[in-house]
Amino acid sequence: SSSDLNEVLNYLKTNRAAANVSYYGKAKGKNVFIFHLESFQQFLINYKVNGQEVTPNVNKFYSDSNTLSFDNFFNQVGQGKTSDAETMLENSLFGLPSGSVMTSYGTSNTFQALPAMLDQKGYSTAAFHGDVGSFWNRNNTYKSWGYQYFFNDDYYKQKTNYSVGYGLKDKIFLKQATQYLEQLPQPFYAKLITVTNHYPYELDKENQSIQKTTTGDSTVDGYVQTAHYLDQAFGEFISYLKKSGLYDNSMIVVYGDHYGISNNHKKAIAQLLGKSSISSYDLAMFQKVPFMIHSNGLKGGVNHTYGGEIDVMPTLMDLLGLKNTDTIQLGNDLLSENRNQTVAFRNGDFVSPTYSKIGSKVYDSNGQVASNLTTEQKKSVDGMQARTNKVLSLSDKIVTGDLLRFYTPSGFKKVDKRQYSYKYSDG
Ligand code: GP9
Ligand code: MN
Repeated sequence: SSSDLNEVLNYLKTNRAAANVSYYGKAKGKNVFIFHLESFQQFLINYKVNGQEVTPNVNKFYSDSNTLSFDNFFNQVGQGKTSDAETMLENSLFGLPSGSVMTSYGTSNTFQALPAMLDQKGYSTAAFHGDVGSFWNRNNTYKSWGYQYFFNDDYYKQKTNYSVGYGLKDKIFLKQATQYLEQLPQPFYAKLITVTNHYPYELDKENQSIQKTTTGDSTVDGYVQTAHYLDQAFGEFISYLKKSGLYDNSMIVVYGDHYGISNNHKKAIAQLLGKSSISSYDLAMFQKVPFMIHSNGLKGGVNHTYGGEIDVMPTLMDLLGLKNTDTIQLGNDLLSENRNQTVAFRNGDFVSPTYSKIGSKVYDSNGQVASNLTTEQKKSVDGMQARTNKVLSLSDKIVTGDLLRFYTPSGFKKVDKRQYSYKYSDG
């Protein structure tokens, strides 16, 4: 309703962080790559098994002097897993308390997604994925989001040993994706969704080139092996970008969508992290995923701000110099100097650099249960909880009420999804 929309607009009026002038527009006009590292957690960065780096290529990218890396970046997904990550990254809206925005609302709702915004600025927009187009309702949702092309599994040569689990093995997928990539008029926005590092972490013998971990938990121990394979695929793709010249005129964004090892594996997690036991706070910290932005000329380094997937779109828009002061987005630019660092999880928990609330307990920044809070400290915790509840409920109102149909940011044209058709998966 229009009063719900007003509530959203009022909230944004006072909660939108201003862009950082030293980064605004620094990647203007560049090609954009969104490289999705399936189920890839932050702890893998610089992690070793028997002295061997699990993800040497990602590690190198992480510490490149032109890469901005975030080490307190959290996945915020709910049941919608990958689809929640995609929804947050490209719309700055949360997933739902249950189910998936893309599945339930991707076809019917009005969106003001990043691909559509770039499409309207003269970019080509394409998504690449080695699974069937209908998974998570991508074939419909991507039209609502402004993707001109969706190169799903129908576009790639298939053979029996080419796939494992949900789709094409990453190396084969990425190699084949380049033929379409090369035909995209520049500048382009290209999202590549990998899939091999997905539960249950299966991989054929030939592609296993690192030892499994030895926690004895069979659902956990294969994780480093598929992560290692994904890392090699990533490395090959980066080499291709360098050879083709795309590396230099692109902004390359790399992120992990959600955990690979669920909270049900506490004992194994403790062993992987070399701890004697794992608290709820540790498990919350275990929800960190990589978020990195590489662009020549960007001042790199590791940034410690607390943020998450909801913050990606405003961050990228500012770097691209796209006006977003009147867009409906619930996150804030990670590079902004005065941003609120409360990170909301979909279940209403939150983490921040000071206090975190997980389950029924409040923790301090050392991971200790906070007791004897002063009135002032209590107020600050309550404020963070209120903010968390507010952003989640506003997001749900926007999605379930299809509120974006009542509002169009300046300079944006409502997406007409009939202008998009994806050859093989329009069914
Ligand atoms: C399937 C893939 C997996 O196409 O994206 O999704 P997930 O199970 O990680 O949500
Ligand atoms: Mn996923």
